[in-house]
Amino acid sequence: MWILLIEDETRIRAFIARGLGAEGFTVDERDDGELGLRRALDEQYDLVILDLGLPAMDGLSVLEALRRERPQLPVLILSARSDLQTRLAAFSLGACDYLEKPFAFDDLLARVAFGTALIVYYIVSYLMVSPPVVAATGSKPRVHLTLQTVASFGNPPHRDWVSYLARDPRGKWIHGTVLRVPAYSTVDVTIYQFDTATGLRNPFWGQPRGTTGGTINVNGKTLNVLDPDLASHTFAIPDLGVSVPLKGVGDNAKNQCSVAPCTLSEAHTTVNFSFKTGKPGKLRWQCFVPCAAGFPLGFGGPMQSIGWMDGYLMVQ
Ligand SMILES: [Cu+2]
Repeated sequence: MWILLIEDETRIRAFIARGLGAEGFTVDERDDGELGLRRALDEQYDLVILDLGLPAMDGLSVLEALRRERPQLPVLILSARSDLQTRLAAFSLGACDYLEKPFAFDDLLARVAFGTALIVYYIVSYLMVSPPVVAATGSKPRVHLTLQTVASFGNPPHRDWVSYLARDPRGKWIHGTVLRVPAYSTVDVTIYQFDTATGLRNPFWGQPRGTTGGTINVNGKTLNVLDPDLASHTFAIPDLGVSVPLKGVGDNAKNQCSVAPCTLSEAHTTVNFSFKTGKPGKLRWQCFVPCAAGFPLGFGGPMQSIGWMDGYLMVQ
């Protein structure tokens, strides 16, 4: 981690730089506000530690300029000024933390660690493209969701990943798993399943749970249990107790789909079921087995990425 330390008091600066260096951080030092700001804008630091009482340019002005130019760069304020007004000014200008001088080095280290957590957060939020939201069709209290599962997405960045796709109200297949449904409603779900049966490894998962009537309809037949060996994926909303086994396509079926989105002229099974939503909230849904290996809430591996075999149910 690369840190810029802007501090004019030589003794304090040397103390911090030495301490952080010993902890494995790379620290650059500047002793006035103007040079510090220029340096911060010229380079790609992970964190800036900023004193407020600086020559050439006051620390709060440096902070303000940094917020404008580099809104995602975490800034930790270090200051002898402990008055509330200065603190509030620093926070309102976007400082991520404020440490009063004199301070214990351990304390600074803890704040820097907090800065690291922020950096991870910023990187994650930068990498996470906000996924498209697909709304259910129809209106409260009964709506419809149409999904498909594909054996391989067929396109970059993960050609060979299995995935869910959702059909938007205009009939277009969207590679997205953020679904919007109304609260206190019945959701009728249709899933076209194009993947072959891989089996659910445990008969428990062969039984539909949390659906209206405790049943599912597979290719026009109502069932209250599916042979788990015939299943390919599950559709599960842990918070609502919903778990539905999805029958797979036979290994030797003709005209299997190779690249998403799949069409109904290709081999598939059609699964229908209904479930009820409750109060508004953001719920997680996913393929529970086999994709998540039985781990709830997305901790089961790469297929459990939002947009693939895992998503959000926005109950509104
Ligand atoms: Cu799965």
